[in-house]
Amino acid sequence: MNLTKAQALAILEYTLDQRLASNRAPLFIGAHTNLYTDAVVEQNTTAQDRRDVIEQFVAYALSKPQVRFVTGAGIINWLRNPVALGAGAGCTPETDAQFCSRLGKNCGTVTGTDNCGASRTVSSCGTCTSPQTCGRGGVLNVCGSPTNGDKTEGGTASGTGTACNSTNENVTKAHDNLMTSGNFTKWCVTSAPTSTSPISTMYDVSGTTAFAINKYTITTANDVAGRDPKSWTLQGCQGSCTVGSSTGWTTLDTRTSQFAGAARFQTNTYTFTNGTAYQEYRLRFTANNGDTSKFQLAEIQMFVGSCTTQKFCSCLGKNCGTVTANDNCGNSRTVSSCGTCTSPQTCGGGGTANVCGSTSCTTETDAQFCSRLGKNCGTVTANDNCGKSRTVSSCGTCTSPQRAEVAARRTFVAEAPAPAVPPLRATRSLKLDGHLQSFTSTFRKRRASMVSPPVAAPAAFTAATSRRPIPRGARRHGSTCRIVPD
Ligand SMILES: [Ca+2]
Ligand SMILES: [Ca+2]
Repeated sequence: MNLTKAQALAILEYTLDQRLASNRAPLFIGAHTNLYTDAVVEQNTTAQDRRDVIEQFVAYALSKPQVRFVTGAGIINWLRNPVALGAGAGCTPETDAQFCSRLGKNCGTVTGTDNCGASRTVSSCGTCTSPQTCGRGGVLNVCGSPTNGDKTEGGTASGTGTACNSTNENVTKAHDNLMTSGNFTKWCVTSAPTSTSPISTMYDVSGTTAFAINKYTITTANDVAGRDPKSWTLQGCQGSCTVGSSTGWTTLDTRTSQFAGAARFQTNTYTFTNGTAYQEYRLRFTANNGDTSKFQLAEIQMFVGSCTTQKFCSCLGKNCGTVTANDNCGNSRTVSSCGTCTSPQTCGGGGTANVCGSTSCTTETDAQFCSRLGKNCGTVTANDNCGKSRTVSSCGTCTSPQRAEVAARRTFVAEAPAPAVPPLRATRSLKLDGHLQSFTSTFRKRRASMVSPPVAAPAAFTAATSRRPIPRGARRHGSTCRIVPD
């Protein structure tokens, strides 16, 4: 058949595996013995290769405790009285509890191979006690809680597009904390996102819970780098938005050209400035890294990351009255006064709760604006008497020979005398020339002696250095959450 040694062995092993995973009927093996002599010449194997295949397959089969080799007569006897290889053959199947325990699982549905080699699915290996949930600690079918401060917990995930697999690769898999090569799930969609047909996922942290997210991570999936996300925006909403509509969302962060040449299960961290606590967050992807048919990622996590240097009130954008909200650690806090307002402004008077403002403020004219600021020429931008930003294109023009302040400064700089540069002394100059000639000569000789082409970095080295591992401590940010002062 002109198979290679590896191909022939793989076919035999796969056939046995399939038999063991299904009805475990006897697997008949027959061989034309003449093919294992040196008299037969094959294109891709020697006779010794072909003998090795048989020997290695026998060793593989016998590594399975449930496999027995019998003669043709033994098969016929068995066919007359077929009995499953189990209790009668020295193997007592373990209980479901023993099965779960041996596999180290304590929650959810688990499929695996039992102690007798039979495939088994246990519908529930256990339930978790709140606040732990199944797999949330990052290990599949093990109760746990996220330990890194991830806020996408206890809420609801939704997404657009069609999942590649509605059970195993739906949008909830983007927020389940499973994202390593050993324990991963992914969200996969059967189309490629574009700016006109984006693919989005929304996480609603549920109820009235809200967090001022200012840091998030995205982790690539297990295969096909072209499906990795490339460009997106992160948006927030107070609870009235939906994943498929752009109405009501506030864009908080925009990224382009990400994950080019990324490793599998690569986690990138993104930070941005945000002091507003939102209940809903949406990632709206507008491009992947080139695959034309699918989009996927393993995980998205969100954090309240860098608010520790700001005070509670300013972090929330409030400057008056009593404020109750979650602090940067996610705990509820009430501050009795975030400040007082100066007349005519009142707390909330401008329409925003706990922010000084006024709707009764009489707006000054441009002339009053310029006059109050003491400006009489050029373009001026500043807050007006009602606290709103204003730009007046001309606060006046000047009468010659007066010039606007800026023009005057420019003239002054241009007319300043150039600093004097002392000439080099002749002896110092000659000495420098001598060093330069010596250096140049040495360099030319060395260059002439270099005959080997540059050595490229080994592929393994390039792959390793392109992985860009997560900085030590970055994923532990939330575990070192600090309470900041009011
Ligand atoms: Ca999560
Ligand atoms: Ca996941």
